[in-house]
Amino acid sequence: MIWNETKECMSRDEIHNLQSARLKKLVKRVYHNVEFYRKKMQELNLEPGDINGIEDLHKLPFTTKTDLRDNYPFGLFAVPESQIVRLHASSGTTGKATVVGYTRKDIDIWQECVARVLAMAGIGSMDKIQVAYGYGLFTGGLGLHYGAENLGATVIPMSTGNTQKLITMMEDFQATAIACTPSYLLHIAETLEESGKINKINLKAAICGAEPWTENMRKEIETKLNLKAFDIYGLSEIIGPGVAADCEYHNGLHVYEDHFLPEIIDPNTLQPCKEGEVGELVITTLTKEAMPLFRYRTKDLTSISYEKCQCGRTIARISRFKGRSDDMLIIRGVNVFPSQVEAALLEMGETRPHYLLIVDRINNLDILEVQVEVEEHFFSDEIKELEKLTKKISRVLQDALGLSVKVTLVEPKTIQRSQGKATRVIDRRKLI
Ligand code: DLL
Repeated sequence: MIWNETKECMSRDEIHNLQSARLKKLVKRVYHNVEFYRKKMQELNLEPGDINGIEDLHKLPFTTKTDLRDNYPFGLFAVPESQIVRLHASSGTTGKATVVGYTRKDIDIWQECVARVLAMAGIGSMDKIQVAYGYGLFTGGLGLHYGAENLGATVIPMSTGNTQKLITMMEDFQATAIACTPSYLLHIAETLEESGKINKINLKAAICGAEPWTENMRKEIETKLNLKAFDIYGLSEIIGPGVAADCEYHNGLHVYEDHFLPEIIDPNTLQPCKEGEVGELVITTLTKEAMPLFRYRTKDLTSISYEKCQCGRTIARISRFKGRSDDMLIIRGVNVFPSQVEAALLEMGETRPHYLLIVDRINNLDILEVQVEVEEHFFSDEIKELEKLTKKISRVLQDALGLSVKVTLVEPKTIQRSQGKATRVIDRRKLI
């Protein structure tokens, strides 16, 4: 079954008309229900009646992650709390998470978008899909889970963390599809090779995303596991996975434009980019009830094409992501801002404000090492003191980032000083 094929293949005029009608309704609702946006619009002398269609989109204010943080936790909700049925959260830039809420209808739309992605990858009700994204506040696990159930497929809710068990079940249950980060899938492939089980599995499709990956990496996954690998994109602020995904032609990711209105802007001038030009992806949610966002600056760099795809879909396509315009790192699918590390260390008060994040990829698993300068006496005192402090910092950072971290304490002045902007990150991962 192809989900909602009519919407994915409408003419460009029909898409524009639908988007315009939805945008007009959205602006009215948001103006009356979200104080933050009402104030922003008033500052711009904008009234809901000034937005008559997507041609007026540029008049609306942008929204940033900082706005979400400033309105933590529920300040941007457009419905009473009684209508919220789920909360998710992702890393904020310093300590505080960004929170998103969903009404029943938001969850239904999310499930439908993910079901469309899976259908596009050839997955149907006869398939058994292992969902190996993290379950919990991260949107990956539950997003893929409900989307696959919505499609009628059988879900095996593996989550992350136990590769051996995942492989055993993959073999025993004869799973036909898997959803996880691309780097984790390469790690699974290598573990399967080492254990001689690579020929015993029956996977035909993989739905990978949540982190940047290259076309070469996609091909390597396909060759190693003898399956078709697809790219899925999304972010919790907008809905989670299922904002866009690629089809069998892998010629860009189709954006579900009936729900998410994309723009590409120059991150410096904030002016629109031409079709095909790389810039920052900005998304307006057209149908979100609980937490609709105007012109959310994703910081993800890509380009857009409105040309009809070989597959017949007429919805816009965005190119594979070229990186981000901020310093956010994605480590094993977890978003990490260097400023979170700094905030956590400063709060402890036992370290100097000099630290370095070193990210590496070993056996296809991302490792984060944090080097921190501590006072000299820790090195002359008993070794136990140093070990104790290392453990304490590891715990604090793990709590702050939601990720295990290798902590290395170093003597004062070990970390190179810079004359200008301090280098806080060395990323040794090479995307193949
Ligand atoms: O990563 C949602 C997701 C889960 C997407 C599972 C796909 C699969 P966040 O934790 O909020 O949400 O992180 C969003 O991850 O702004 C991008 O920088 C990055 N990202 C997500 N998908 C891709 C992708 C989920 N396919 C941030 N390619 C986004 C490159 C991606 N980067």
